[in-house]
Amino acid sequence: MQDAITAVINSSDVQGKYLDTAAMDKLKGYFQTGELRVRAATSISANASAIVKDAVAKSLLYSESTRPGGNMYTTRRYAACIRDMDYFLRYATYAMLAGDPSILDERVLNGLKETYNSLGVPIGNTVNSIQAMKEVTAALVGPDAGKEMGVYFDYISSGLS
Ligand SMILES: CCC1=C(C)/C(=C/C2=NC(=C\c3[nH]c(/C=C4\NC(=O)[C@H](C)[C@H]4CC)c(C)c3CCC(=O)O)/C(CCC(=O)O)=C2C)NC1=O
Repeated sequence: MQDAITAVINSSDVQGKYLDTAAMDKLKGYFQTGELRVRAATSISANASAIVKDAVAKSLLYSESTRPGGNMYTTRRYAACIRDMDYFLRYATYAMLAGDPSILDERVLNGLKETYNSLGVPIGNTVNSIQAMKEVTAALVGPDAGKEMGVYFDYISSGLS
């Protein structure tokens, strides 16, 4: 796992240089938004189950997933879907705190598309549910933090597509 600080330091180290102005500006931007990130993460963790529930109502209820024979039909599969959404929300929050998406590649996306395809989990509906969480989260944390979280929800969505 990498974060905004190690990313900048690693790329300077590869060139054997101190941080240049562009690298310093990247760090400054990250430090200046530190308070915003921590506040957003606090409010997301306090409201995680409500975020998932609202996103399900917005995107999956009455979709082909919840119909008889659909991929979320039966309590076990419905619960597996809710659990997956909670994973996406929690890991997107970690990535937003780190200011870097690498944790998503390593712990969420690695092999996920193949797993979903082999189990018949519909990718389109999954992406819709992630996009719904993006909207619900932005409404909760406000536009600036919402935009930052949006980067990582979009990262998961495109990693699945
Ligand atoms: C922390 C990283 C991590 C992720 C991301 C993860 C996902 C994950 N989701 C799974 C299943 C599943 N995922 C879903 C999800 C859905 N079905 C739908 O129609 C909806 C669109 C969608 C919810 C948004 C369902 C229904 C299953 C169970 C499928 C089955 O067993 O038939 C499975 C197969 C094993 C299991 O059932 O637990 C994995 C590995 N596991 C992990 O450890």
